[in-house]
Amino acid sequence: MSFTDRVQIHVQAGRGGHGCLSFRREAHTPRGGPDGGNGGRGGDVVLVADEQLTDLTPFRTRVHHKAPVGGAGEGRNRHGRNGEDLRVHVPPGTRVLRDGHEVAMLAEPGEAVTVARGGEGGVGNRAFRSSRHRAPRVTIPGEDGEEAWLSLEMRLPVAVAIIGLPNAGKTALLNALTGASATVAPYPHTTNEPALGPLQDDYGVIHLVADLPGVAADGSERRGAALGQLERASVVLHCLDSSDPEDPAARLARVRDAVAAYMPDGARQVVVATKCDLAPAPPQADIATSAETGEGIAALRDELLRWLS
Ligand SMILES: Nc1nc2c(ncn2[C@@H]2O[C@H](COP(=O)(O)OP(=O)(O)OP(=O)(O)O)[C@@H](O)[C@H]2O)c(=O)[nH]1
Ligand SMILES: [Mg+2]
Repeated sequence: MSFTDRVQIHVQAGRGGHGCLSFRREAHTPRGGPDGGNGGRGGDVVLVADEQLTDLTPFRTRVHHKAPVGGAGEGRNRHGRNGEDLRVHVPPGTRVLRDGHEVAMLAEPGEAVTVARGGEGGVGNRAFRSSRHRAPRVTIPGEDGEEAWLSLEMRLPVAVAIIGLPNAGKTALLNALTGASATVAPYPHTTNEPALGPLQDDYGVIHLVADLPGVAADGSERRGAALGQLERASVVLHCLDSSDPEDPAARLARVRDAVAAYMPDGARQVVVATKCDLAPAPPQADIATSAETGEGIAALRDELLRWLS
């Protein structure tokens, strides 16, 4: 199970319809007055939280979201129709950012926010008629709609987060614990998007376990986006590779520094030694495991379920 927790989308509200330049033409009135109508408003782009959606995957292929334009004014003083608003459905828990700043948070189903306003409709020449100007040839065109690039980010209800240095065995641990089948490979940075697995307790309740990459990724937004998923975790599993020759205390400190800003208050932190089939667990470990032989996996799963219930 993998999911998309961050996407970029482009929103474009509708342009207002143009005002119309027109004069009445009727058989019995040789010189009709101005009768050009106003343009309609362009449609807004509105984001709506929809509980049917669970992640941002649909936006990977649907990047551009364009609301309809307002109708142009017409002769006989007919006004253009307003463009309909475009309602774009996003999962509850979506944060909306513009230029790196949060502009909205759609937490609950049904919440909505306008992210691009449609342009005002233009003005037809009829509106300029006055006692002095009986035949104005002036109109105002419709305004452009607002447009913007937005980032959408989503916080998942992750109960257990797995962190650690690249290649520490995070994904292998996720798979062993939950039966997920995320990609495991013998080189760092295999996992770019967080991977998820379900952990089911005796009551049938599913707790989400997430393998969060990005500890070593540089500064950047990517790292913040992945580690942001820590926010809701109640247990954090810190993987420590038993077979890595670098000083384990130094490795632990490196990861702790990297995640400090994201670590939720009150989260239970557990140091899990991985790859214990290759080397003994370092003394800093709370539990010794091997995804290869299954050592310690059932015990860790039982502990997790006890903490989560
Ligand atoms: N022998 C042995 N090898 C393991 C174990 N767990 C993981 N590995 C190996 O270690 C390498 C890295 O494992 P991953 O689970 O991909 O590590 P990761 O922390 O997810 O790595 P990135 O996603 O790249 O950061 C792979 O070659 C795995 O086969 C284990 O318990 N025993
Ligand atoms: Mg991985």
